[in-house]
Amino acid sequence: MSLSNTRTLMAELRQRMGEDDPMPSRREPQRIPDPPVRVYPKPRRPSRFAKEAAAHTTALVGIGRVGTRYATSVVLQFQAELAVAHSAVATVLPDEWAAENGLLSLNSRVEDHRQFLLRPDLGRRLDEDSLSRLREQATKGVDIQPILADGLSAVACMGSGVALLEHLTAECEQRGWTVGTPMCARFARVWLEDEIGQEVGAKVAVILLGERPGLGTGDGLSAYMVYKPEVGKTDSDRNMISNIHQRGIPPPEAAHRLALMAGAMLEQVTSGVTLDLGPLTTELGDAAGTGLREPQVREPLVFVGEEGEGR
Ligand code: B12
Repeated sequence: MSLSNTRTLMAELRQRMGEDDPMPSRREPQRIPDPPVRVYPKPRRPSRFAKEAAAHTTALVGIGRVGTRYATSVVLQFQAELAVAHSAVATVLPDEWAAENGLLSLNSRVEDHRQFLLRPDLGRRLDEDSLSRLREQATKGVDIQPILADGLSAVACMGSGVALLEHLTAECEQRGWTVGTPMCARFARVWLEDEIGQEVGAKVAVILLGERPGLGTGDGLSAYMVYKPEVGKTDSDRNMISNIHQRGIPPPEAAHRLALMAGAMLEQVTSGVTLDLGPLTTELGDAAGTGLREPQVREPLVFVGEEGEGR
């Protein structure tokens, strides 16, 4: 049966049922309006509070937003800083760097950088040659054994490592403590201080090493300190200070705080969670400065047109 037949039959049927309602006529499709040229709202200016807070830190606060998103300039800066962090982690401490800086050169059991990232356990023990070098050349029975190391940022180690080591040595010597042979360990993790400290018979060991880079800080050092170091100590036996770099805790300030902490360890013959830092609250607080930090400037790595443009 042809389609026109069906239509006729349907029309007759409708008529017989008392309803002569023709098929609805075809409607013109609705016109969809053109999209607006600018579909995002105007950027909102950060509040006065956010502006003030952002002036005192390099952290990503008070960065404003465009609708629900970051501004383009913020995204680009974020990506650039991430690249800096990646490259800081990827940097390898040159073999000869320790010797060139007058430091006893030590190596963990790690053989290359990839293995360093994949096998933290190997970064916690010395290789055979280093162990012999340490036994032959390092002064034994010292009060404090500082160890400079690459950790997760050789950039930080090469940047302010020597300065921190020297300031710390001076702070300790001023207090009449004996300080161990200056040394630098390559492919090192925090716990390497246990074996080194045990070998030299130090009362306190402190490892100064590159911390995991964050945004805007590929050059931060951390210091992890332990009383009566020996293989088998855990992180609950340690105390630490992070964020040591020019825009965070500058090396002289950090050295002062570390010496205060070492003093508490020597006095209380313990470290970590059993160490009472209460009596030092004021001194540590004063050393750190309890007020607002000096204004901080986040180094712009990417420029997008004029100020405010491209946001
Ligand atoms: C990565 C990291 C961690 C990771 C460590 C995982 C790993 N296997 O690497 C995890 C998520 C487990 C962690 C946990 C904790 N962390 Co954490 N952590 C960090 C971070 C981001 C980087 C550390 C780093 O670069 N280390 C250097 C590399 C070379 O060390 P590593 O040998 O590879 O790894 C060892 C250290 O990272 C150590 N570690 C990590 N955190 C802490 C904290 C303390 C107090 C100690 C003694 C050791 C320690 O644990 C790892 C294994 O031994 C820092 C921030 C910073 N920018 O430094 C915070 C930081 C060090 N952590 C901190 C804290 C408070 C803790 C916790 C106590 C949190 C909690 N309440 O549970 C725990 C303690 C863990 C422990 N080991 O006992 C604080 C320490 C503050 C202070 N001055 O005491 C920091 C500075 C963050 C902060 N700003 O608050 N952490």
